[in-house]
Amino acid sequence: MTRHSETVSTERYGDVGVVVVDNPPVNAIALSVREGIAEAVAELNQDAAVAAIVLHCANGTFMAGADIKNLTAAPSKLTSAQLMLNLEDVRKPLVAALQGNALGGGLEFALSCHFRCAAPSTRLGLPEVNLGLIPGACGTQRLPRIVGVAKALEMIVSAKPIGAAEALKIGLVDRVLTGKDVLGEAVAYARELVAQRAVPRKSRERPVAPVSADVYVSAAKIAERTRRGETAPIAAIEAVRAAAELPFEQGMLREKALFEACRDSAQSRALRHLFIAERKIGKLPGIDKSTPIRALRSIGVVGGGTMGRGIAMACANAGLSIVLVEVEAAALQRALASIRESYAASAAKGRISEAEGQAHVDRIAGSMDLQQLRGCDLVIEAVFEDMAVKQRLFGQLDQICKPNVVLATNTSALDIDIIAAVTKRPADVIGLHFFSPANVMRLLEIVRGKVTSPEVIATSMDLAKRLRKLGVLAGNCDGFIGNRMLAGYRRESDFLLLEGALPEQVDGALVRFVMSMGPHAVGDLAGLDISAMGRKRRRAEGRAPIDPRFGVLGDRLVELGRLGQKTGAGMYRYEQGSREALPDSFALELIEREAARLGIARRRISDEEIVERCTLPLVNEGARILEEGMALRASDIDVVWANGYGFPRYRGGPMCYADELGLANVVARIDRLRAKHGDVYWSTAPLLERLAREGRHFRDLDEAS
Ligand code: 3H9
Repeated sequence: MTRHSETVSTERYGDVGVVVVDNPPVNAIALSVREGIAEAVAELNQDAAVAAIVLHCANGTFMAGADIKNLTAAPSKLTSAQLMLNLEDVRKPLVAALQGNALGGGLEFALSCHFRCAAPSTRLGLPEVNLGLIPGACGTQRLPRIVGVAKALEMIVSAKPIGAAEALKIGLVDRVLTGKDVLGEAVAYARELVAQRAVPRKSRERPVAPVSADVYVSAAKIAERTRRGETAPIAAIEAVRAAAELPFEQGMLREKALFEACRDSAQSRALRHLFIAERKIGKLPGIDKSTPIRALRSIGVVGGGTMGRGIAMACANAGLSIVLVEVEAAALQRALASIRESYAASAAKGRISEAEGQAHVDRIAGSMDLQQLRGCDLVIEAVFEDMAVKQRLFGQLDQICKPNVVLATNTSALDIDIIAAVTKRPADVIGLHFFSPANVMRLLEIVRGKVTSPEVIATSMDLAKRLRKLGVLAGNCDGFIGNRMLAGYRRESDFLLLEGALPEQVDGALVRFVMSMGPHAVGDLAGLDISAMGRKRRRAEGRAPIDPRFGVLGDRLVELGRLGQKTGAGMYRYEQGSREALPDSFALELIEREAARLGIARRRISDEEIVERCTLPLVNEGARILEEGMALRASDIDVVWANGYGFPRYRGGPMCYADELGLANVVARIDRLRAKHGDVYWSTAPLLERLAREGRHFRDLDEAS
């Protein structure tokens, strides 16, 4: 073995030279990888005893792309694009041995090799747009030359990797290996190529098959539909078009310019921030690999409503056995029937096979007897959001469940410690706040009580991973992270109506800011009675603002039986069988009447004011949450909002958005709002004020932690 850099070495197998990249965990393309490959390939190319070269990676995977944490490092002379030109010019067959993930710059390396073979489970893709980037090492120039413009656009705009079998079909790989010994099989393949006197193929010299302009138009439409407001997919389409219309060298320059513009954009910074943030959530102080994790095989779910069903399905999808308990026979039958229907619908759409659907259904046993939870390793309650109801249930669970069971509540706001206090094992009690639909939404807030044990926290974080969810640890405060912040957003979206805006205007402005839905449409979807109930509880507990404007519109609508979509009318009206929110003069009259009653003079309100009034409370409350230690990191808050509340991913979450605006600017805007609307809701969080004064960002706190 000869070492060429910290991460690259060469080995000889007779007349085949093998370049090995070893940069765990995913062989990200660091500078040492590029330098090592350059030196290794140059040496093997010169060596007369070497007839063919294989590019192979350790760690069970090919390269997963450029080093995301280092994309903005000072550019080196040895760019990936230049290195790939050199690889293509090698005079002997150069074979990429693909396995695991061949993504982004990794796939681009493979495209510049003359031949590609792959293990059956390899995932090949150019997912750069997920990071607000385009492929920047000639992927947009070589891929269309190999698989055609339409397929290249599909792969780049969707960012979805394809499997080895499909790659073989479209000519992206030349051979699918058995995968039992990837290196051995790749070396054998290289020898076959030598025996056949195979001539090195340079993909950059292949012509691009012409396509009609419609292909680009339809790719742009797909990008607009699936990645609304994102600039990278549009840039990627332009780069692919350059491959078709310009000579390779000019196309390469076009790609470089577009790549650099994307890399330096706020959108890409935000998306890269989220990529890293979503992988940081599991790093918890005081909890590490040595913290024991309890074995979870059998899960109890109490409550067969929407949440209980979704939680049961999320667990069944992960291969766990579930006992779903409902007190009433009819409710239990309804829950089980709805679960069966949901799996049947997925099978009908081809998302899962019928056999898979049946296996999931079979894992969920229904029962009306809490005693059936005796054998469960974790019990999650998803019953009515009422403290007395939950306490009664936890008292019963404490009697029934075996020792060492994790007892979880799916409450979205109630105090975990008060629930835990009715048991003799408060250290085993935790909040697992799922988001609806629980079998689809990726976010799981994991809420630690005052005495929840590290073991129970670690077990819950592990469960989130098994459920393929993003488990974010939150402290026990009213609304935890997400709903606590939502309160200010909702409040302002209501006040704006009283002050002069229309529901469709508020929703429209926020959808244009690129929230996935506006707050009033969300309210109708979730049911206005649900939020009215929450307000009633908070008022009874003395935790609601004493403000006649607060929740008044929602309360009036509920009194009138307008609960939202489920009753065909709420803030909007809905035609029979349709979910389309239609502006309703009834709601407008109600808003005007309430505004007059409260002595509020309605005025013209701009979209800018709407966005500012609704988003700045998120930042301000986020800062308080952070200061109180209810979230571990600002980036955890961003993960919550990007994955549970539809905050635009390309703005990175509210805290990243604030960093991008500049915290001094945020404080100045809050100051202006305070001058106009008073300090009840607009006092600046001390942490925000301090960071702004020091010229720092929320991200600086994360880096320091
Ligand atoms: C690009 O290539 C641009 C080029 O076109 C231009 C070149 C000039 N860099 O996700 P996991 C880390 S842009 C650095 O938990 P999994 C990750 O942070 C790139 N680090 O595992 C984590 O670290 P830690 C295009 C990376 O098995 C650890 O690896 N490529 C990178 O669930 C494990 O990650 C992509 O967009 C990276 N590129 O999934 C692919 N990738 O242990 C991005 C991962 O400290 N990566 N890490 O928390 C992925 O999609 C997934 O990580 C992958 C593995 C599917 C590979």
